[in-house]
Amino acid sequence: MKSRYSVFSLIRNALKHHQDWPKVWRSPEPKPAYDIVIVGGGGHGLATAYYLAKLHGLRNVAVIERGWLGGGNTGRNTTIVRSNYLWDESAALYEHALKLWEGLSQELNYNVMFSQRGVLNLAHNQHDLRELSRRVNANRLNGVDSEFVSPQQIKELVPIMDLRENGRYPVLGASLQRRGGTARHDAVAWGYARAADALGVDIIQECPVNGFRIEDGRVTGVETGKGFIAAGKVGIVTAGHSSVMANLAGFRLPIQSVPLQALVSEPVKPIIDTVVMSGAVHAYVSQSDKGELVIGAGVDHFIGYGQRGSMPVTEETLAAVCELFPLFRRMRMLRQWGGIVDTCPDASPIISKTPVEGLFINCGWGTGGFKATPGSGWVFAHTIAKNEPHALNAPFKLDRYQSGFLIDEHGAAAVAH
Ligand code: FAD
Ligand code: PYC
Repeated sequence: MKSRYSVFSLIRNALKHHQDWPKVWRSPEPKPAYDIVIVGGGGHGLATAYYLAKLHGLRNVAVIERGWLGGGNTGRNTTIVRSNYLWDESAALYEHALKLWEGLSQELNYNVMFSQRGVLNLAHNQHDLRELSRRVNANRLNGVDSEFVSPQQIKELVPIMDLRENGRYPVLGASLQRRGGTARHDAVAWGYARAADALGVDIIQECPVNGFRIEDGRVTGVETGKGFIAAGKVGIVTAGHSSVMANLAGFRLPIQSVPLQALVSEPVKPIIDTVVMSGAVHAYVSQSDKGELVIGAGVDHFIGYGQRGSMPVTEETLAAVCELFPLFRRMRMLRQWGGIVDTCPDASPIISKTPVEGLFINCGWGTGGFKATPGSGWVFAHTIAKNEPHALNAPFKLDRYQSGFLIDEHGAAAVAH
């Protein structure tokens, strides 16, 4: 009976062309003033607004997005989630995020399809082996699940990988984080948006922030495509355009913005049920629930704002993927796209106050911020609400580039930049 009802419901809704469906969040006109304005409606911005409302009781909040929710890197990434970072500071931050992922669908009452299918990071040479074993040991000391697996164990996990010793990219071992995996990226944006909206947060799309009003060194609001909006505090979370925003506010960031690209293949039957990453050959693969291979590349070799990704990088990546998985040589690619990633010199993010009073910034996640989404929003909400960073993000202040307390995560970033 239940399934017949579902079929009729499906047909009825298909014929109605989505008419009269309830809106998942409101689309209000902006109010003249808010206590807090968050600039950027990606996962990090929406999560920040949600935790401001949920955990800090701050509900007079707006998220201002110039395009549509999740239209930036949130909807462009390859959805890999893990917490196997080298240094104590990063391990604590990313592990906090991973723990939030583990309860996120329940927290938001929205299925973010978090799938803990495990993440393998391959070692192709002696240097990789040493770097990965160092990181596995550091992870375990920090209570992050991580283990080292042999080629034999990899063969059991991923039978279709070419593990011959004379292969183009010999595989000498890998780190494995079993609690790592993937999630549905749009659902993360939509889930946070719906939950934040339900708590009273105004979500305003198609509204670019074009400037900041600053009086006596303090931010008093934002100039937008829909006019001036006053704000007691402002949080900038505009991955890919962080330097542009900082420039508008009159300070500088140590960031370079580069295109990063990904591709999906035609769908096939289930053939790989874990995530495989290779930092050395700049390629990583997982299989989506639709059956497509989700393939990612390294960054382009030049700075730019084109959301495409260049052909030589596509070629290099696909060549490497075909070496590692000879079976994929006959597959066709369906789509390719890019996003702009803001990279910091130490491959770690900035979650910080700024030189402007009341103005906060969360940026520089480079190629790896999707995995941090819940944790990033959680600590950024704390920082804005309390005017002070939480212990988890205190090491990620902007002034570390003056003090020299850098947190070098180039190895763990795993995607070269
Ligand atoms: P975004 O989703 O980009 O949100 C920022 C928002 O700000 C955008 O919606 C944008 O429109 C808006 N905005 C910009 N300027 C303005 C303005 N002036 N006014 C108003 N709004 C503005 N990370 C992982 O952990 N795992 C991965 O597997 C992974 N794969 C990746 C693959 C690719 C191809 C790319 C490009 C990135 C990948 N990343 C990955 C990185 C990850 O996607 C980002 O770090 C993360 O999504 C950043 O989230 P966000 O919410 O800060 O940014
Ligand atoms: O940070 O795990 C990661 C990642 C995978 C692909 C791009 N970034």
